[in-house]
Amino acid sequence: MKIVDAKVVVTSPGRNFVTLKLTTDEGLTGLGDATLNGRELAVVSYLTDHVAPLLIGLDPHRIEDTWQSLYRGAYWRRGPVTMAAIAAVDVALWDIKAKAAGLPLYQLLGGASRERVGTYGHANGRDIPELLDSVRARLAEGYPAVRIQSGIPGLKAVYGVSDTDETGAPVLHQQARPLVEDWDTAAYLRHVPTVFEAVRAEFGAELPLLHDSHHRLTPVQAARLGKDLEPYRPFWLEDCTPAENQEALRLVRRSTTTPLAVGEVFNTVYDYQTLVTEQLIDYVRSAVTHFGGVTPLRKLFDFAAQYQIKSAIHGPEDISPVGMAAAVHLDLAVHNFGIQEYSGHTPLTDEVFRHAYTFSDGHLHPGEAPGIGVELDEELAAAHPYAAAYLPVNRLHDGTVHDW
Ligand code: EZ4
Ligand code: CO
Repeated sequence: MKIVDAKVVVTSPGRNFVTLKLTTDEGLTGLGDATLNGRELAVVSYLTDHVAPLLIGLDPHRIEDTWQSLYRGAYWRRGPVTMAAIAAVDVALWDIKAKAAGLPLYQLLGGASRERVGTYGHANGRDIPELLDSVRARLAEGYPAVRIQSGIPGLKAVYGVSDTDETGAPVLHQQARPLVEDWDTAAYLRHVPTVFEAVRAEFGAELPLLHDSHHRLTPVQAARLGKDLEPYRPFWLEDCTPAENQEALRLVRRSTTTPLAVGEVFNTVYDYQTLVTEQLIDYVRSAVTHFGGVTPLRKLFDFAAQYQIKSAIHGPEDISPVGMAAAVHLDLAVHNFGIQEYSGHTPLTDEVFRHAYTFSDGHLHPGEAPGIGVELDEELAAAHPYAAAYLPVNRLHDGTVHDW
């Protein structure tokens, strides 16, 4: 079998998605997600200008060799643009291999290690009463665990909570410049424990509660927050410090028993080396889409398993259903699965990307369709062209740009 076509499809059914479609001489097709939120077109160029021409004529069954040649052969290793592009190729090749075998991808990854994949959903509110309503909505949808994010008194706009739609997803600002939001770490650190207190008072001790700090704290601030949240037994505290300094997590780890989850902006195993070998975290959070695909993410999970660290694949609305499908196959197959973030997509997005995976009673299943089980409606995709959109930036009261 040979790859005869490699096509990149950009579509915006409400938000931008980048998809690689490979076609073989036997008529099999494979899809891979290459969406990098706010930097989509850089990956499109990487794929169309530098990767697609190399794929024509290759045997699609040689997944490991293709991965290694794209990773090592480029000379310029790592980075989100490169690794999103490689991820799309990797997933498209797994899709083809599984279709050729007539099996859903999870069967090629060792088969099911569980019956279904547990998830958490997002609850957001501008204030605590609004957040409590949002938690109620997620529970009504069946979610067994909920991430809680709340507006902060004194701050006008906080990421993901100021402007959300009825599903709890941040409303996208399709504009040529990032929206500017404000930030005050002291106000945040005072407020978050009161949020947990209110949610525990309303929903009881058993509901798993998660919280995401979006990399905004110093190590000592993160340690303080971890300690302050201990009485409320969080399921985890996510991305408490900027991720590039792995050693920062040593202080946090020594200071608190609040479980820690890190990694959605990481793109190779090297970003995790200290965190995993020193057991500084409890969950690795990379997405299939941003980590170079199923091949390296599977290796990361096996590495993490030696240290009792579990998987928690990043699954926001900016991972396309193609990336989500690949994630759910891995989730079902790996032994050290922890939890899957799942926001779902709009009905229009689900029409552009018809998928075999299902969400019911708060759990995902990849389905039994051969491959990853996603079909791209290219006509509908073309009817919704790219629209520039950026993640917001945040600034302190004096105007200083703050960490994400
Ligand atoms: O900010 O996906 O855990 N989920 C998150 C997401 C990320 C966005 C970035 O594109 O932190 O909401
Ligand atoms: Co996050």
